[in-house]
Amino acid sequence: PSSMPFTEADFADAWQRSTELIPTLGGAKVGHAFNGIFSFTPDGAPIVGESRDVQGLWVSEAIWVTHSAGVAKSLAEQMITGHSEIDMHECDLYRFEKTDLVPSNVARTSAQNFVEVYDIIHPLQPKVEPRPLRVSPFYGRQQELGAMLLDGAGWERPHWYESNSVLLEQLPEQWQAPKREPWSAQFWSPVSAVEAWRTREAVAMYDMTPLRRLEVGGPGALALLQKLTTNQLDKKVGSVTYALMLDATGGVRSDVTVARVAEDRFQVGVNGPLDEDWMLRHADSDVYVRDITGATACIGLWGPLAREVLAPLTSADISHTGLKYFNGRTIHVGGVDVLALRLSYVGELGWELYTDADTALRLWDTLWEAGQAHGVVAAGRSAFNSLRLEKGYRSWGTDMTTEHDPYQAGLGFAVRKAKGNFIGASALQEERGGPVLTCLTLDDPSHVVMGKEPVLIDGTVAGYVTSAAYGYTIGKTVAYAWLPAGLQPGDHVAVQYFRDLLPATVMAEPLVDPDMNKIRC
Ligand code: THG
Repeated sequence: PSSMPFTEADFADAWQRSTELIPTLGGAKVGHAFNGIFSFTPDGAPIVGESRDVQGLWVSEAIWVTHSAGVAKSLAEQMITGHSEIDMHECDLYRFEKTDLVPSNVARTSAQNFVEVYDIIHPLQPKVEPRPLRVSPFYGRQQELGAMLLDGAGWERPHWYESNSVLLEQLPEQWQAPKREPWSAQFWSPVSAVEAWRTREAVAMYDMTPLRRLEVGGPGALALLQKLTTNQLDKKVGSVTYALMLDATGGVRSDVTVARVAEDRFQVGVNGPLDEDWMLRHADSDVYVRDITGATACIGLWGPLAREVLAPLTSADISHTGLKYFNGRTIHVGGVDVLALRLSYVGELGWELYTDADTALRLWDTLWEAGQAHGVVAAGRSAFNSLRLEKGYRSWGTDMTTEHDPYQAGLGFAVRKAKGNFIGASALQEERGGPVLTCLTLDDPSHVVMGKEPVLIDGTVAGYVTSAAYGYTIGKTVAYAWLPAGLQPGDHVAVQYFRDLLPATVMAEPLVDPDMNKIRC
């Protein structure tokens, strides 16, 4: 039940005090009253969607009064047309991690959500319990290095490493970050500047283990992935392809990397549980889809000196031509089997190095030791997010969702219309128009915003920031925002941060290495 009979006695005292505080209330009468029961989910949002197992069984649970009209509209749209006008991934029935669904975790998290429901919570504020739930094989090393750990999808994820603070003395002036006001200074450290600097100018190790990956295999694997994605995947074994998954209306459901590791087997880097759900809904019996995230681990080894670190550790040819950009291959490093994918979300030379969970610590230690001579640092998500924004790499769910088509999101390059016959293809014949994802920088280097702020043009709200971070390489805050089409580099806008209007400028993107000289070398 979501409502129980009204109990006057529970209400009387609060009502009495309310009328003292706001005397005009005294003349009002309560017209309709009931005892509402709050439903709490692991993330506070409703649970809406059609069962994957029982066709026609729709779930619509944990709907608060404040959600009710919107959820009803969206649910009706989904039932009738298969598509919600407003993106609903944060309410999806299948969004949860396995650990979210363990009853004792549900109870603990929900009890805490009840306490905090009306609090203003910092976007990075971590859960207190239950933690730690998911840790990578490098967790011990991370603790030794003083990792500042925050939780994400149940994982412990280093945001920066306190041990790098000794390098602050060596940090060149132009890489130093301005002091922050108290709100944006929370869960942030100037040490992130050191990690960004070393990534751009030397080499860094990023724990990419929490990046969700699926193995898609079997005789029907290629056909399934071809149907679900926008890019051409029928390429040779060893190829890696960046592609989008669209819904039937051409909205962006996800962006993925697809590595063809064998004729009938692919490793797909995805964004969350919904991608697996989408694949399972479309998979015939000649395909299997398996989440291999917890069974494997990943280190992003990135920076201009990444090859100096890795080359002496392997007999494989990892030169620019030996293992090309957006290609992958199994190599041996320090006695361990490694799948090396040559790509980088931070926009530097290097590889994502995958290995089984049991051999991962040895891989970390081997790279760490070899990296010492080249100034390697362990680097965290704070630097990571800054570097990827400077490079213009979008983060699905934040920067774009099903509300946007690929062209609006600046991702038209990942669509091969000629491939034909993938989900969403016919809808792309006509582009949607509407707002476009626009790169901004804040004019005053000491200003920082955090995402979700309104953006004003000529004093009127025209859109909102998706993600933002201080860009250490460029010495300014980078903010991506949905804004009306037609803005030109150099145009002036303002970002509202609490009560302040911060001047910002539209920029040509990406801000760093637009010619790919750092990556393709
Ligand atoms: N690594 C892997 N899989 C992933 C991510 C990742 N899947 C989810 C998410 N992250 C996908 N996002 C991106 C975004 C950009 C790039 C890779 C993954 C990227 N883009 C090149 C560019 O735009 O210049 C693509 C160039 C090309 O298509 O040739 O590298 O981090 N494994």
